[in-house]
Amino acid sequence: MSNMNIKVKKVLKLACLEAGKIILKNYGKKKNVKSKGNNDWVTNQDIIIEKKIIQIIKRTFPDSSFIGEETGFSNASSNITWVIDPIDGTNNYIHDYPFFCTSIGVLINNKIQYGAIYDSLRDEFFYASKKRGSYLNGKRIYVSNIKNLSDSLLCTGFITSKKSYAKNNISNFRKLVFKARSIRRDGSAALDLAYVACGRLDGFWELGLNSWDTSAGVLLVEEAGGKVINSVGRRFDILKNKSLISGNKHIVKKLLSEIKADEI
Ligand code: 2AM
Ligand code: CA
Repeated sequence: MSNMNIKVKKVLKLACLEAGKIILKNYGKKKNVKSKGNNDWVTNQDIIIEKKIIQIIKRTFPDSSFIGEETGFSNASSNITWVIDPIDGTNNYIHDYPFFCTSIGVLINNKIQYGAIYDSLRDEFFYASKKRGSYLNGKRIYVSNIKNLSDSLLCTGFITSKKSYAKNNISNFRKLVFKARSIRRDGSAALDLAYVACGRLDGFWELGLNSWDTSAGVLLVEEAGGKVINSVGRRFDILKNKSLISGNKHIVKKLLSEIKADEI
């Protein structure tokens, strides 16, 4: 592994473990919850964790740019951008429903090169590096090989910040619910993508996602041999696209013919 690969992986692992400690310390306890508007919620922990992650990254990469769900954009002179979701699945976390994670993607010249997703409750560290594969706790992972929707376990999500996302997706869901073996709605897009990467889910789609929900997960799925496309069938662009269809190549093809979205 090159020096850069080793350094990035070390920073991602440390940042995720530190985030996990704060998450677990507050899990099951009453939280201070604030509205960000449009049915979008944040806890004190989201903000504290994001600041902690940025602090850890800056120790090794002081010149970095950041896209953070809670602290926004910050631009620096270097070509490295860290895309951070301190808690993906905040609603689950607020309700002590055990499905959430920390997600960090690393862009170099605006292209995703590294991604880490950490489920602190299960101590599962998902890591991907461009052209070097995807791993779960150090073991190589691959997408499933299920070919038919009738054998597939799918997952989706309904973002309600903009009515059209959820409205469109209700009709997508209606079409697919009797075609799949079963459909989940787990509430953390990043962890859903990690589950596609390791073959627990055969496909996952969602409309209205942001770069901090998708950056690490998209790389994990691609490096695990899967596909991630937008609603018109092109390769999903983390910085531009909102509507995501992912899975193994057979399932993605079938999902594309069923799923409709107003926005790409
Ligand atoms: P979050 O928990 O970090 O906000 C769930 O389907 C996915 O959508 C999660 O990744 C969640 O991220 C995101 N999400 C949930 N509600 C949202 C809203 N109102 N606006 C934007 N994103 C939302
Ligand atoms: Ca979040």
